[in-house]
Amino acid sequence: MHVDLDYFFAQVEERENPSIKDKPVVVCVYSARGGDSGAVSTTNYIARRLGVKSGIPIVFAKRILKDKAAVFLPVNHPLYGRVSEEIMNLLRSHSDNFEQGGIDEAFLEVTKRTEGDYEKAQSLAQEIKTEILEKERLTCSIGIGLNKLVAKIASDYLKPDGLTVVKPEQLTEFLSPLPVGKLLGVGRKTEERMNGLGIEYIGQLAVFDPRTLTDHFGRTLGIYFHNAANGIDESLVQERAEAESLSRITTLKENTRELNKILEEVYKLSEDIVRRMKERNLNFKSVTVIAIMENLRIHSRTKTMGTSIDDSEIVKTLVKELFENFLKEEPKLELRRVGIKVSNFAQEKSQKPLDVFLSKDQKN
Ligand code: DCP
Ligand code: CA
Ligand code: CA
Repeated sequence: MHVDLDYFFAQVEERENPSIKDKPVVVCVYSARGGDSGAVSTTNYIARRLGVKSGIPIVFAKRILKDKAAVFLPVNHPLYGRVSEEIMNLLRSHSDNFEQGGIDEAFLEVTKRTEGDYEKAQSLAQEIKTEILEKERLTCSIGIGLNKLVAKIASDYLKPDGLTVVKPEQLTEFLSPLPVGKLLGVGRKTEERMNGLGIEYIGQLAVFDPRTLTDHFGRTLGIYFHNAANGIDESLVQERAEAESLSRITTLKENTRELNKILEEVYKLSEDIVRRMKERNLNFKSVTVIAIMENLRIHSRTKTMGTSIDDSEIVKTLVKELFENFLKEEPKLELRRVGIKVSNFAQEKSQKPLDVFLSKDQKN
């Protein structure tokens, strides 16, 4: 089962202040530049029907919603985080196995408690929807299928307040007519490339020659696309480790392509991150730089080292190299926001197992 809250941030805002419910509601990430600089985080369905969606600049949204009595609100992450936690606990209690997939979504393994019966799973989903509505006054959409891939596509199928059950015998009929972009991992660019091969719908991808697919997308992706289009996904529902990465993003004072101006900001972020990692006694092997361009497209480049990193000078060297290469590869647009992420965590060397620690300590 995959559960996804409807227009999450905006719905929480409506709950906090029901008087805005019948107006377009736009939740905004205002940037540090002030004014209406920034992007739309999410909107309620009234605003969506008027064409205002996640990711567009706030100024565009204001233009579209002029004279529509729209409500613009800044994101309130602490609030959404608290609501999310409550809901995740509720969902976890209804699962055999649980995996949070994002702030407003989760996978629930329910095979045991429903004895693999889709009717029972449907009743359980209905119960969960009612409980979230009564306890949290929020609606969600739920998809049920034989694996995570199908459940996730199903939860997105009917929104808001949807419940879609895809029984194994309905799998082909359900997936075939959907555009390939509905598959996880098929973004806009990949979708265009597939369209170029004459593949528009999942049904076409499912029967497309796998050899030709791997020739175009490489072996790993080619096989993944072939399997996904056929509804095959063997990944387990499992709770993830606490933190897998730590990141920081900042808005540049002005759009730029100048390496020095970019590095000045990212070096500050790097020092902050290394300090936080040290506080937690963790080091890491991968450094990723993030660039959000003037057109709001997001790019990232990662470098992974063979050994653990815990030194901000090494991070800075990697960051410089990654941005230098990135600027060569993306020779036109200016950067608007920049960030850094460290991942591939490992426990710091000084945190040896207790026996090693003790024997060493006694010798010195
Ligand atoms: N979000 C964001 N920026 C994006 C996409 C999402 O800040 N580009 C935030 C706001 C969303 C939340 O994440 O409320 C969950 O994202 P979803 O993709 O699930 O979108 P919504 O819950 O807003 O809408 P839907 O009803 O389509 O699920
Ligand atoms: Ca959602
Ligand atoms: Ca979501």
